[in-house]
Amino acid sequence: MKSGTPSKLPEKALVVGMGISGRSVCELLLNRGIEVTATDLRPSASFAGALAGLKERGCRLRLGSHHPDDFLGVEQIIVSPGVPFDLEPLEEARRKGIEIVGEMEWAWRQVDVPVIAVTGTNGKTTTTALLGEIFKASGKRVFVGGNIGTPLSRWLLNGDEADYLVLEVSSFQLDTAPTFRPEVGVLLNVTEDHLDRYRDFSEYVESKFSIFANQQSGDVAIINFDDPICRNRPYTGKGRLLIAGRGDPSADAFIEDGFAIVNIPGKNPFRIDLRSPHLKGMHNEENILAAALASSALDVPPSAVRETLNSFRGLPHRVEWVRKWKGIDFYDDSKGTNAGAVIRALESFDRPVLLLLGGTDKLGSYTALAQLLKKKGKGAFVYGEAAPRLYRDLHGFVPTFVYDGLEGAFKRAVEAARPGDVVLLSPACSSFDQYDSYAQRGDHFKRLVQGLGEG
Ligand code: UMA
Repeated sequence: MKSGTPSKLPEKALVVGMGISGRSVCELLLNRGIEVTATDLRPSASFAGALAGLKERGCRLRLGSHHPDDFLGVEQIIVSPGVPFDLEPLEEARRKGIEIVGEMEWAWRQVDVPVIAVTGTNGKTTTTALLGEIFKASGKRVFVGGNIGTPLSRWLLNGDEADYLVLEVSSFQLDTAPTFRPEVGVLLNVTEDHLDRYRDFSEYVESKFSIFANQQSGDVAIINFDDPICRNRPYTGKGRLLIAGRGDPSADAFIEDGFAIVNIPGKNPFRIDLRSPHLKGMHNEENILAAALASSALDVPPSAVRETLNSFRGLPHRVEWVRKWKGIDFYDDSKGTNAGAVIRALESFDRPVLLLLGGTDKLGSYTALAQLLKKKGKGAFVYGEAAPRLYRDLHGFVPTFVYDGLEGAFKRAVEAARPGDVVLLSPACSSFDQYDSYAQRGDHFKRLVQGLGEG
């Protein structure tokens, strides 16, 4: 099977954004003998020497600001996922007919291994990691990367062998991937997120569905019909559609009496016992069904799926249990960076929850979250840049308290919690107002929890 479509390499290229995607694609371009200019809004000092190797190899660095001329003097521009697609110098280059692609698309064009790509607002990291483990359990060599952390270009640079590439793909990566065609595409759900970057929700929905846009017959599209947006937006791709639907026995994968049933026409049906998985909650059942369908579509034996589910413990910062203290359970869901993710986290608990949330506002609606907090929330402890809007939208539904940072919110939540309660960090916001990443924020929360002492 062949994945990428090789395209003519440019002689001169510009790379925009020098995070992990930009740095690894720069190396790849230099390896291919391309003349590279690299630009980033951050000044040189903030890279602490991370770009020295590229400079030594002849990469021209333009740091501290973007220079419009750099965007016009090349044949191709490669952008990092975090760079807004409508940046003015990019618009100008587009008008001049200069090709603009993302790091993932650029790397994918040079890949000759089948790709399983997973997208969705929530659950995509867990599903990607789960799929990676399932392939490994079946004895296949697999690279797991993309939005989950390791750019695809890094895999090409390392020169490792793989039978499959399992990629977590964000909408930002899809927006800059005009020819990307995964052999298997998975769409888990679409709920409001990144509205600071999209014109409106429907533009974001279309971005997610574009994972199927270039698929052909012979490719497979897996869609989670438990998600209303995924179910109601007509599927128009050319790939074979496989449906996951927890309560729908006519779906290709569903749940019955605690078992996942995978029943793809033309393949042997099989069941997986889900009565005591480490991955708990409805949202994880949806992730499991999608992963089971994707692996089964590629003829991975059911035993590999079963074996993996018995051992897979989930990922850090995703409704991760931290400890029990004086009868109170503490959970870190720092990866819950939008209201949809927080709703899913809250749905996993049947006990009162004291919720810590806040950070950089992504401008989605908190209405559904407020309704659920009315039923399940004992208190909302809000902090950071988004705190004023969170307070405004939540306080009529659940007692809501405002703090500058996580620490103040945490202290107050602990004082208010009683044995049997859950204290949950699930921020509904990105972390960038006060942290470098959601992981750093989650680690801070864990330190606060561990610092409570004996209990
Ligand atoms: N920059 C500019 N000009 C701009 C905007 C940004 O120069 O106009 C520069 C910044 O100064 C910074 C660099 O671009 O130096 C950062 O680029 P980036 O944000 O694309 O970060 P990377 O380090 O390359 O990480 C990216 C993904 N980040 C984003 O999508 C924001 C990582 O996903 C991903 O793991 C990595 O590539 C490897 O594929 C993170 C993420 O938050 C986890 N993703 C979002 C999500 O999951 O919701 C989509």
